[in-house]
Amino acid sequence: MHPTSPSPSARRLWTRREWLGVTCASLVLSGCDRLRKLSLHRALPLRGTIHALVWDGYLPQEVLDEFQAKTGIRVVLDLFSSNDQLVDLLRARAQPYDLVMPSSFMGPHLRELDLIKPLRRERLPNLEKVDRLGFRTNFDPNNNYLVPYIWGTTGIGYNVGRVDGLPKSWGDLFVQRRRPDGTIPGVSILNDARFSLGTVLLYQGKFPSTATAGDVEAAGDVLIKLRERISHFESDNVAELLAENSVDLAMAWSADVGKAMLGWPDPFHREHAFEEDHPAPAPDGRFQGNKGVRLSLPTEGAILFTDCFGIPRQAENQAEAEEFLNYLLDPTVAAQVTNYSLYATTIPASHPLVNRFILNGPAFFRHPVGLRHNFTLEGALSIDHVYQSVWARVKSTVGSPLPPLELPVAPPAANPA
Ligand code: N2P
Repeated sequence: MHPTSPSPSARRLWTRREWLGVTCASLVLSGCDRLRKLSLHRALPLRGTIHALVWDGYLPQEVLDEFQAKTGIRVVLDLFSSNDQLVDLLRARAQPYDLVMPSSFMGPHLRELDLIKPLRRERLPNLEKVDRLGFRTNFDPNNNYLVPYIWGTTGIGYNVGRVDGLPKSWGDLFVQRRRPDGTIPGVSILNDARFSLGTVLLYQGKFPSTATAGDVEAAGDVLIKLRERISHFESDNVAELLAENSVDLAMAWSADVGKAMLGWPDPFHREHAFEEDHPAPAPDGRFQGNKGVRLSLPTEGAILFTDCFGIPRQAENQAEAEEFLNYLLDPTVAAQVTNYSLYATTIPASHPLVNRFILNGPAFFRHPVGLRHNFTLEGALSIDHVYQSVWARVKSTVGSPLPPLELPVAPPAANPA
């Protein structure tokens, strides 16, 4: 977590190191002392505790506090930043999670690995508030396993004062450029094999759902060619990188660009973000908004994600987890979630309660291009091993200098004999 972030509450982020470590038991154990999971002190007697594994930046502490005050159930959050991390954590059984939040395209994979179990629909009366038709998947059309909750897309976050013109194409991110002074502007790429390679596929006119292994290999080559320019592989702190001008361009999840524009997390500050006398950041804010930052949804399209709640097979407190899930599906609570995370929820009745700057912002509900050119990663898992091996190749090459220019091979010297 950022050093200036609010004092840690009942949540933590699995760092990359921890995630890698979780695959070996010794690190899992040694990591336990770093799990700062603070109790909430409430008047209502504690009736139970659930452990939820959710994306970083989605659920505000106030929602957990209010839920505990109403029900006596404490929610302890662990945070993750990629679907692979989530699967690894579930498989390692590092913690018996009661509620998890995979992206919808992971559903078949999680079922295959027997990592999730059926929801008890009768305990989720608020399921009817979800736009179930709009977020229906082939895998789970009746939401027996997953409840869609938050959605967004990939896009280009950029700073108007630091790039030439509006980046309209992913090519503006993926093509190596030098500034007039010869320096190379840094770009940030999402640290996620499927989202990043999937986005390069769109740039190349392919679709992640039908791409072949060869297409994915070629997508990897694009990133490898770009390697001197990639300064960050980052999924969690893209907003901060953009807000603080640490990168000029970034592949980002849509609402994270909103966070960079408005500052985060501080609703009052956000109210005034676009006014001329932009106030100083609140003391508890992670970072101040940057008025130069914008989001572009490139013409080739973007990857749409829907993050869903499900109950892991290993859950020990299914009833309490379902109670919490039902609470999150209440439109008032869903609006609180959007007002904090800036991500759109799947609950239309929450919209009247969403801050107008968010509701009318570029990344959320009403972008004209928003829903027309978006593609999902469904289908990508059939060649997942290719995504993973290409990604490993990309990650191991980036950072290394470009090879010297290839010169034509000199003709062999004539035989003196
Ligand atoms: C935000 C995470 C967006 C997740 N920190 C994309 N599934």
